[in-house]
Amino acid sequence: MSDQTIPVVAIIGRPNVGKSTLFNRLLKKRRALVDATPGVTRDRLYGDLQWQGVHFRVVDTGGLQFDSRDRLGERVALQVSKAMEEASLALLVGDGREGPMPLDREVASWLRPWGKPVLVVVNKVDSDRELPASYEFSSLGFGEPLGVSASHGRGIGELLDAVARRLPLGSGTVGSGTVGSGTIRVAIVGRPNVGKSSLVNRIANEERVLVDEAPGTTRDPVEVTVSYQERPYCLIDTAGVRSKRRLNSRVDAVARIKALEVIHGVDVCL
Ligand SMILES: Nc1nc2c(ncn2[C@@H]2O[C@H](COP(=O)(O)OP(=O)(O)O)[C@@H](O)[C@H]2O)c(=O)[nH]1
Ligand SMILES: [Mg+2]
Repeated sequence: MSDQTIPVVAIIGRPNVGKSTLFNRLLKKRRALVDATPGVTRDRLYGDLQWQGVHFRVVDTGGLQFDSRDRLGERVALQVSKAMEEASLALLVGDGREGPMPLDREVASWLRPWGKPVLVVVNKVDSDRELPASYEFSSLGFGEPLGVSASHGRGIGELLDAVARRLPLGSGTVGSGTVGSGTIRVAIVGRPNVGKSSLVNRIANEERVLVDEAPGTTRDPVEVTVSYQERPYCLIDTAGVRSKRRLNSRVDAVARIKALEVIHGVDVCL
């Protein structure tokens, strides 16, 4: 674990509003899996960036649903809670094409007790046409919303300005994420359901990666920084690799490609 202090900004919202697209846009990389089907993101993904001299860390999280029938929902919420514990600022992301939905209000109510600053970001404001709907998000009670388009890059500079203004400089704690030089990168690769994520959680000594009995739970490669005998290691948990003909969905297919890509960038593969 790193002891440097860098403020953490958590990207929070219901499924499918474009959190991962925004995360990728902020990092200028296609890091997180994005798909039109809801519930793709499950784990916390971290990335560091710098805006006008201000360094901070963004965390992409899974969509909050508060549906007791959804088995994974509760575990996703636990991961979102872990992101909030570290965060100095939350970006509450909504969908400007749909306007505020009941679930957005539930997310707002969930966020309030954390007592942390919240900036409402209305995504999918691809044109001025969506602006009126974006203003409606002020009813969430966290001040004036900011309209952006993560996929088109609209309003991102303004968003970064707003984030930088709100960050308490030098505060914020860091759990895991940045990988410095000298860090040994270790990929955990294998068939679905052999226990890759459980192994990572055991080594990290926390529920860092979501584990479920259903195969294919991990989708995004999840980087987890640990130290052992004073040496830093970055473990990268990956989606299970199964044969192409057994892939069930496009999300599985992309997750498989991402897992295979990880292998090329590491020092050691387990
Ligand atoms: N029109 C439009 N679509 C977007 C925008 N950002 C994301 N999307 C789409 O919304 C869907 C969900 O995106 P994703 O980032 O996976 O949402 P998440 O579940 O909140 O992480 C995908 O089909 C994206 O391509 C945007 O700014 N404008
Ligand atoms: Mg996502």
